[in-house]
Order: sequence, then C-alpha cells, then structure tokens
Amino acid sequence: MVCCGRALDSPCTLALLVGFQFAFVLYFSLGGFRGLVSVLVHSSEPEFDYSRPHDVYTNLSQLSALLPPQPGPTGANQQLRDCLLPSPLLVGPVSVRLSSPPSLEEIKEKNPLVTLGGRYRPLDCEPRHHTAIVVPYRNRQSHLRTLLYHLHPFLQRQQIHYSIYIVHQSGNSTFNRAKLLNVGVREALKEEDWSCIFLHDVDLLPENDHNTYTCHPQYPTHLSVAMDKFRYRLPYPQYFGGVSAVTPDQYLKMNGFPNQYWGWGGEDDDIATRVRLSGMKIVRPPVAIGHYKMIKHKGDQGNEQNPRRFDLLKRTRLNWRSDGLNSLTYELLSKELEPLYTNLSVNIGEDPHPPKKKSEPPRNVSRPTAKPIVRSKELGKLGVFSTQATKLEHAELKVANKSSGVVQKVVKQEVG
Ligand code: UD2
Ligand code: MN
Repeated sequence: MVCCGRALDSPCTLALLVGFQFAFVLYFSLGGFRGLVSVLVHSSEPEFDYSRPHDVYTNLSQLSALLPPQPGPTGANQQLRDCLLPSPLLVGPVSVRLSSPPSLEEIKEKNPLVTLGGRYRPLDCEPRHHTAIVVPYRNRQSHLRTLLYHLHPFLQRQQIHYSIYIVHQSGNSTFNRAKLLNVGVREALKEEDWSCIFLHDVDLLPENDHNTYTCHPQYPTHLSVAMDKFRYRLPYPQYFGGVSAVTPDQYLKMNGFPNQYWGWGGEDDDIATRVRLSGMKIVRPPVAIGHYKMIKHKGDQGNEQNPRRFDLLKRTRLNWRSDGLNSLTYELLSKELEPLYTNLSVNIGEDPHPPKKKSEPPRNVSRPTAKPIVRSKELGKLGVFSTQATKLEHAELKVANKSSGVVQKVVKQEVG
C-alpha cells in the first residue's frame, strides 16, 4: 500500500485524522447519539407548521348547519354510520387565545351544539370514543373561560362524545389536586359509562387537534408532552403532570390517585409511580403533536408547596394499595349542569398538616413558576432519577436562571 505508511505525517494518517475530526464535529452538532440516530433512521415523526395555526373554531360552521336536528321519517332511531377515523374535520395546529377570554354567554353562542352540563355528541355519526374531561379547580375564573373557549371547538372537531367536569374544591383548606381528580372520576363514572377519562389542568391549552382526547386501550397516556413553558420538550422521562388520561380499568388497576398530597407538587410523580407499580407504563403522543400552551400564572393562595411531598414520594410503594380510590371520602355539596360544564362542588376535608400561618413573603416568590427544575431535584433526592433527567435539569436551570433570580433562589432552598 502506498498510502498507509509508518510515519505520522503520511497523507493517509492525516486524512484519517481530518475524517475523525469531521465525524466528531458532526456527531455533536447533530445532538449526540440521539440526534445521529434520528437523522440516520429518518424519524417517522409527523411534521406540522406551527407558524401558521388555524383558528380554533375552523370547520365548526359545518356542524352547526346540522342544527336543529332533523328527525326525518324514521325519527331518532335512525342508524348513524360510525364516525370516520381520523375525523375529517381536523386541521392540525390551532391558535391559542391566552388573554381576555370572552364571557361564558359568548362562548356558549359560539358552541350551539354543546348541551347542558358541557356535553357534546356528534349529530351526524356514531362516536367511537366517550371521554370525560375532569378539571381540578378553585378560583381560576378567567383560566376556566379560556379553557372552555378553546376546548369545546377543539373536541367537537375530533367527533368524540365528551363532557367537561369541573371539580371545585369548596372552602379554604389547602388545595388537593389528586383527591379532586379521584372525586371527578368517581362522579363522572356515576353519570355515564365513559371509556376514557382525561385529567386536565385548567390552564393548559392543546395546540394541535391531532392530539385526540382518547385513551390507549392498555396503558395510561400522558398528553402534554411539549409545553411552551418547557420549550416544547418533555422535562423528564417520568413526567406525568398537566394533561393525562386513563381508562376506568387502568384507573382501577392503579387504585386511582393518592389522597394525601395537600398543596402544590409531588402528586403527579406519585401517580406516575403508581402506573409503574401496577404493572403498566406511560404512553405518549409524538412531541410534534403533543403541543400545549400554559397560561402564565403565579402560585395560588391555599396551594403552597407541600413540604411533605418528599416523604410521601418515598412511601408510594408502601401506600399505593391502601391510599387511593379505595380510601376516598368526600361530600358532594352540589352538582350543577351549567351550559358549558358540569360543576361539582365538593368538600374533601381538611389538610391534616396545614401550613403554619406566618408573615409570608409576597406570594409570587413563595414557589417557582418553572416547576420541573425543582421537581427534578425532588426525584433526584429520592434516587429514582436518571442521569438524562439530571442533564435536562441543568439545562432548564440555566435557562431559568437567566430569566429569573427568583427561581434560582428557590432551587437553592430545595437542594440545600
Ligand atoms: C404543575 C403540573 C400540574 C400539577 C402541579 C402540582 C404542569 C403543566 N402542571 O402545575 O399537573 O402536577 O404542578 O400540583 O406541569 N388549581 C386550581 N386552583 C388553585 C390551585 C390549583 O384550580 O388554587 C388547579 C388548576 O387546574 C391548575 C392545577 O390545579 O392548573 C395545577 O396547579 P398549578 O397550575 O398551580 O400548578 P403548576 O402550574 O405548577
Ligand atoms: Mn399551572
């Protein structure tokens, strides 16, 4: 061979060196191993153009043309064909209106086919899916209007049969999201044989109607995989907060959700752990589809960080079979069928360890707005966390530190 001689400065060695260098640079500029794989395998992720979203009410006038229902010669017994899959009404990315939501009356006018209790069923085809949307709630009036304005047309285009349940925690005791979700599931299933139950934060708005509000037959689904507040990435692998979905069977299998998380944080990680402990796993839509915007907000009075969440999370393995759906107690104070939602007002009892009343610092510094920074630390503390998440956590931390000294301060407190 002419080329590969012994000397280091031979043309062959130099070419090899340059080649390696080039490969090295390419490897990292493509985002390491993952990036390289996705380029070589040519990822099958669907692509959407989020820079030109449709109005969220697109295609709905077609549906309204069906009003009033025509009872025809065979009347209401007329057999409907099954709704098509996927729904021909879907448009992909939709714009999200975050500020100054319309009044409830205006929203109702825009959604003439929604019936009392916030229910909808397609008029021209037989729906394949029956979904209850359960929203834990207290004192977020404008967020609720924004959600209703957005979600009703979004869901109607998916041609599913659905109803929206707002589970309102009455009184001033510490907020308990997971317990409210338990109540919502139980009350919704008393009303109807729902095939799927969505657990939905009031401040999250889906941005792509291909993100269908239906359940996976075997496994719990986590839908809000890419949120604007986390720069459209999953903050860490076990993340289950925001919007998720279970079938009644999956819910039973995991004994529902914990009742003991009073205050902010931890409950969604507990739920994710229950999924695993009950022999299931979490499934997700592709990142390109699971886009959400979160309405920016500060911490709520009565939902301060739960200081016991670390201890509770350590005990999920011991507690999940005894704390959950099978230990749920509450008092249903009222059930009102409002035009755009069913309102369940509940007394879920008192926080057994209420936060001590002291002269508090201003509310907006009592807890971070970019949650996973703290939560990743929480899980890291418990030793259930992967190195990948820790890397992400550092990346998030850098971003947050740039924009907010407050976040940095809180993280230090958590870690210290
Ligand atoms: C995160 C999670 C959320 C939950 C929470 C910790 C995301 C996008 N969401 O939300 O799923 O795990 O952390 O508990 O990561 N709420 C009220 N009134 C209140 C307090 C809360 O209605 O006074 C409801 C409302 O539906 C809200 C939800 O509870 O969206 C979660 O509370 P949050 O929005 O204050 O917490 P956040 O944004 O950190
Ligand atoms: Mn929120």
